[in-house]
Parts: sequence; C-alpha cells; structure tokens
Amino acid sequence: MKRDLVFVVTLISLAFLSLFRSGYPQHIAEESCSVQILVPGLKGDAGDKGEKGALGRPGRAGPPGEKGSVGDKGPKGSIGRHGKIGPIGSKGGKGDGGDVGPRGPDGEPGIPCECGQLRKAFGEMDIQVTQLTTELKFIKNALPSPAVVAGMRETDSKIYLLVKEEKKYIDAQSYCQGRGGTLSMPKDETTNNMIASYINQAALTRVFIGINDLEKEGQFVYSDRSPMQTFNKWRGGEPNNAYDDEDCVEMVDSGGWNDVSCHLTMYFICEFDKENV
Ligand code: GN1
Ligand code: CA
Ligand code: CA
Repeated sequence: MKRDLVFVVTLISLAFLSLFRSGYPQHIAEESCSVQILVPGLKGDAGDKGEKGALGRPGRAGPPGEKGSVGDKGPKGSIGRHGKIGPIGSKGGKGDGGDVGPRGPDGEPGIPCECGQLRKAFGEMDIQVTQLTTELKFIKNALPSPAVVAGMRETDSKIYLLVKEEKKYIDAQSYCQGRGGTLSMPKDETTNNMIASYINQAALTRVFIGINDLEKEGQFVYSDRSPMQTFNKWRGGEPNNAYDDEDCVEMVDSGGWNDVSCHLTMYFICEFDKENV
C-alpha cells in the first residue's frame, strides 16, 4: 500500500517536471497527445552517515546483583543522645566529721561559794568514793554467789562474810583463802560480838572460826598462825579435846567458843583485810 502511494506520487512529480522544462504552452501543445511511460529510476547512492542521534531513554532496571561481602568497619560515629537515668546506687560511706563549731556565748556569772565548806564536803566524798571503790572491787573479785552468802559485815579494816555452805574446817579455810581471806579470827571483844550478832541474825547456832590446835595439842593459834593472846571466849569446860579428836573451833550463837572435830561440816565465816581486797 505504501509502495503504491509512492509510485503514484512519483508519476505526478515527473509530469509536472516535464511541463516546466519545455515551457508550459508548447509543452501542452506537443505532449498533449503523447503517451509517456513512467518507470522508477535506479536506486541512488547511499547518503552520508547522519549525525549521532540524541541520547536514548534509560533502559529497564537490571536484575539484583549478588550479595557482596561484609565491608570494613566504618569510622566511629558521633556521641549518641543521653541514655535513660539508671537505678539509684547503694548508700555511700559516712562522711568525715565536720569542723568544730564556733565557741558559744559566755554563761551567767556563778554564785559566790563558801569554798572552805565545799572543800570539806569534797574531801569527805573522796573518802566515801575510795571506800565504795574498795568494796566494789571486793564484791566483784571475792564475793561468792549471793545464794551462799548471808550478807556482809565490816569494820574499819576488815570485811566479814558468812558462807552458808557446809564444809570441813580445812575446806572452809581453803575457801576463804582462795578469795584472798581466811577463816574469821576474833581477837577482841568487839569483833567477837559482831560475829556472834552475825550468826544470830542468820538464825544459825554454830559456825567454824579460824582457831585450831592442829600443830600441837592444846596450843591454840589463829588461822594466820598468830598465837592466842589473853583474849578468848571459851565456853565453860572448853577446850576439852573430846574423844581426843577436837583440834578445830566453832563459835555458837552466844559468842562462846568450843573445840570440835575438824571433820565436822558446818557453815563458816571468812574475813578479808580491806588492804588486800
Ligand atoms: C559435845 O555432846 P558431846 O559430849 O558428845 C561437843 C563437844 C563439847 C561437849 C560439851 C561434836 O560433845 O565438843 O565439848 O559437847 N561435840 C560436838 O559438853 O559438838
Ligand atoms: Ca585438840
Ligand atoms: Ca569441845
């Protein structure tokens, strides 16, 4: 179809070309009766190569490439944003003590005192404190358990303890010595009366005291080995060394003395020198 059209157009063109070349009037006259056969000419030479065309449209996207290997580690990034607040930490240690504060204001002036009287009172208190300290020291170090001690008696220089544990004479003496003392040694009327009173107040009838003739029959000495002096409180007829076996001494509730067997067991009274407690 397209070739037919080209052919017709070519014929029409050649006809017009013949008219213009020979002059129109003549030509009309000469050729109005001739028959012209119009055939296509030879194919012309190939033209020069045209200029390079404009850039074509981008092609379609290709298929995805193969996965590449892991690249090198990138450079360190910039500091990120602040994180969330963490949990409360444990309590810290105690801090150092603060500085000494400023000195306070002066107090009101004191009341004038009777210094002489005060000095005397202080002196007496000192003596009492010394005595109490001595007794406390004794109580801490020498006092047996309260269950076995029936109170305590004292003179200026000595402390007496009635021990309510039945013991033989030698064991009673050891008991007292083990606490820094000895069995009680009444060497005068006052001390003897005090011990007798102590026995009565404890509702007892007899206790061992520190007198014996263990070393030599009939020769009584105190438990500290000091000899008997003129003072004694032997009951009537005593000492009698009954059964030829009485080398230790008891005091009965009247305050009188009696020699008895050292193998008897009974309560006893210790004495302690205040200087030694
Ligand atoms: C006691 O009761 P008699 O006679 O056995 C005492 C003696 C006294 C005596 C005095 C263990 O002996 O020491 O001398 O009475 N014995 C005891 O009469 O107490
Ligand atoms: Ca005797
Ligand atoms: Ca006797």
